[in-house]
Amino acid sequence: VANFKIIESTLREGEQFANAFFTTEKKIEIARALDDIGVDYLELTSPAASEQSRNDCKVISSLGLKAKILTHIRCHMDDAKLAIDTGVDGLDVVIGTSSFLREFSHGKDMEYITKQAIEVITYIKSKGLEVRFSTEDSFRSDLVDLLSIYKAVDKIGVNRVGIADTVGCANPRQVYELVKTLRSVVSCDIECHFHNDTGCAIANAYAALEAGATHIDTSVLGIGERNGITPLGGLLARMYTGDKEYVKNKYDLTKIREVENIVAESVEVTVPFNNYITGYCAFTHKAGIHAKAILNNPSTYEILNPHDFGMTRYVSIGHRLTGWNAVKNRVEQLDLDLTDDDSKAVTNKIKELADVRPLSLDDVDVLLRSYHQAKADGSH
Ligand code: HCA
Ligand code: CU
Repeated sequence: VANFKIIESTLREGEQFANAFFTTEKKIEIARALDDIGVDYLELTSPAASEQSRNDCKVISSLGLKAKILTHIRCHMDDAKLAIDTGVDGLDVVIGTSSFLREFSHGKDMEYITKQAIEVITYIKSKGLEVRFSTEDSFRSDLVDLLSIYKAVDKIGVNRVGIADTVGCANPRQVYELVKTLRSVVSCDIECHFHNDTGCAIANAYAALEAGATHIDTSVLGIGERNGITPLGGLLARMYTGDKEYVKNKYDLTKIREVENIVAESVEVTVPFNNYITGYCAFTHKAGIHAKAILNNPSTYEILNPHDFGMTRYVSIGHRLTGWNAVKNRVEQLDLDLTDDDSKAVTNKIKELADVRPLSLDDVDVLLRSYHQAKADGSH
């Protein structure tokens, strides 16, 4: 899958994360950091949400970023009018179509929803803005209802239609099937939005792209409502694995870490230890067998090249699973004068000590240096 576009929603969906509170200055910092990565779009909180939200749409639209600026609104003329005056490049319009939302949220029927959608989309287009129409909770909506409303808005020239797994219930096979069906019904672009309640958000995004979707919503570290959506870094890791050159050329992958750090600090979380790409152990190799192969050729046990992401590989040696090849590599790094037999002897010593307690790299180095020293003393 190549040629996908990222709609980065940290400044919209991400604002729905429990801990999120972004000042205007913070939003600008995040927007610039995302723009440096090269994401295609930035989606901002609706100007109808609050006065500051409205002002922030104006401010971020006027920064002159490479990314196109979108704001996210309800399928409502009042919201559309408010949004158009902010200077954004496009509007992401959403309405709930599942029976749950129709019954318990807005209480409108499909005929009414379709009519309203056409009115809002026609208005936005008449103002020269890009417009996407999406249905909330698409996977629990009636398929016939869905396809007929998407068909209707495609016919009047909407730029994209969107599918949203609002509750995180979809699996990759369901996503593939729905997007494939939709692909055969509309000719416009298809955007997808996946919540991560059951851990499928990246896989679902990938399945959507395989089925013909063109745009994926992400947020930094996946922050959003509840446990969030498809994370930017994880999606990029997934896409890199499919087409390394395309992804490397289009996005500056070395900047992912920076924006994650900015966002993590701002929302008062730490980057998860097992995070894609930037988790503290994401490029740490431990078992002796792995370490030996990695030292010969990193691709043996690495699908992501850490250097492409501005990260470094680490081979951990101070533990009972260590192997002498990795220890020997450390000997070379420290430029010590030890034979292979010496490295093997030190390895056995490390294993013996590490059965009692974990060793730091410093502990290992002290051990190696003492062997080196003992030899040097012995040779006099
Ligand atoms: C919500 C809205 C949304 C919208 C997605 C979209 C969702 O917070 O309920 O515009 O496509 O998950 O449905 O984020
Ligand atoms: Cu959402």
